[in-house]
Amino acid sequence: MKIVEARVIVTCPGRNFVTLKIVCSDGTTGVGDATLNGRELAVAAYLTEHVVPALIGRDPARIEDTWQYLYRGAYWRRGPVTMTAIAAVDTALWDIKGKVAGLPVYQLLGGRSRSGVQVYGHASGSSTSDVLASVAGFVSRGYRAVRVQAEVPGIPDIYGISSGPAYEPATFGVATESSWSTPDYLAHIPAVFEAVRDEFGPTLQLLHDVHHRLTPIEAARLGKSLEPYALTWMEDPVPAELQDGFRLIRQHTTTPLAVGEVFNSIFDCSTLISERLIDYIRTTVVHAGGITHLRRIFDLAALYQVRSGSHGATDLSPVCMSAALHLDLAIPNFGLQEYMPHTAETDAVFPHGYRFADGYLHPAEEPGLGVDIDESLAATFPYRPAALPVNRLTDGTMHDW
Ligand code: EZ4
Ligand code: CO
Repeated sequence: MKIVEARVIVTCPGRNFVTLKIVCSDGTTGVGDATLNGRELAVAAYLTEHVVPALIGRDPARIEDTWQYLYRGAYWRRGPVTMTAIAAVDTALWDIKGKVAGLPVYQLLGGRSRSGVQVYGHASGSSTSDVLASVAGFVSRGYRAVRVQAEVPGIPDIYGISSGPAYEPATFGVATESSWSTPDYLAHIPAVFEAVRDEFGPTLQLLHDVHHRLTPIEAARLGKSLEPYALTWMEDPVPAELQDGFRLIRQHTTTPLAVGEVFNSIFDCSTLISERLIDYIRTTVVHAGGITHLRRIFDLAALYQVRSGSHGATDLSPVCMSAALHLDLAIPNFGLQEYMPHTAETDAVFPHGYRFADGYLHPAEEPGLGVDIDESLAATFPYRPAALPVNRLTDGTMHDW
C-alpha cells in the first residue's frame, strides 16, 4: 500500500482549523490536525510546499520512519510550525494503521489502562458570585475537575474570562489587546479560591491557569497563598521557556505545577521532568509532534511520576481531541485532559464518535481514531484571518499573555 494523495484542508466553522487528509492506494484515508492558532496558513504552506510532495509514494505503515524522515530531514528542527506539520502526518498515519488493523488506535498503543479519560472544564466570571455559578454549572453537568479563572478588579480585560460557557482564544481580524496588573491579580485570586472551596467542599478538583504572566518569585507567592485550597495544578506560572524559573517556584510551594501547552518537543521539557520541577506535562498531539512523539514525552514523564495533562482548548480540532483520547486511555501516567466542547458547526465539519459522560470522555470504538472531516461542508466555511490577543500592563508596557 502506498500514499497516493494528501490534502491540506483549511476551514472556518466559527474558527479556523487546518486538517491533513492522507489517501492510500487502497482507498484508506487518515486525518491529522494541523491547527496552529493564529498562524494557520504557515502550517498549511509548510505541509503543501514541503511535506506533501515527500509523502506521495511512501508506505503509510512506516510511521516511525516517516516521523524521523520529516524531523531529521528538515535540519531546522523543532518549532511550532514544523512540529505541528509533523504531528498532522503522524496522526493521520496512526488513523490509517488503526483502520488497516481493524482496531481503535488505543489498542495499538497497548490497550486500555482506565475506563475513561477524566476531563476538566473552564469556569470563569466577572464577580465571585458569577464564578461560583459557573463552577456550579460544570458540577451539575458531571465534571469532577474545573479550571477557575476570575476577572480582577482594576484590570479591565483579562484573557480567558467568559460570560458564556466557553471562551474563544482568537478573534477575527487583527489582535485585540488584553490588560494585566500583577499586584491586583495576586491580591484578588486567593479570595476567589477560598470562596470556591467553601462552596464546593474539599473533593472537587480545582485548577488555575496563570497563562505565563508572572515572574518566578511572584508565582512562588501565588502558589503558597493557594496552598490552603489544595489545587490540582497551577498552570503556566511563568513564561514556559523559563525552565530555570520552575526551580525557584518549587523551592517555595507545594501547589502542583503544570506547563507545556506551547512546547513542541521532548527537549522543551526534559529538564523540567527529570528534575521533577513540574507535576503535569501539558504537551499535546497537534503541537508536540503527534502521537509518536507525545508518547515519548509521556514515557519519559512516567519515569519521574509526572502525569499528562494535555491541552484541549477549542483551537485544537476534534481530530486532535480524538487522537489525544486514544493516547490518554492507554498511557500509565495519565493525569487529566483539558476539554472545551466545540460549537455545533465544528462538530458537524468533524464527525466524531467520542462522547462525554459523568466527567469523562470516551473515544470511539471504531477502527482508527474515530473522526473524519466532511470536506464538502468544510468548503462552505472559508478561512478568515484571525489572531490571538496581545497583552499590556496597565501603563501600556507589552507583557506575556
Ligand atoms: O491560550 O488555546 O489552557 N488553555 C489555554 C488556551 C490557550 C489557547 C491558545 O490558542 O491556555 O486558552
Ligand atoms: Co493554558
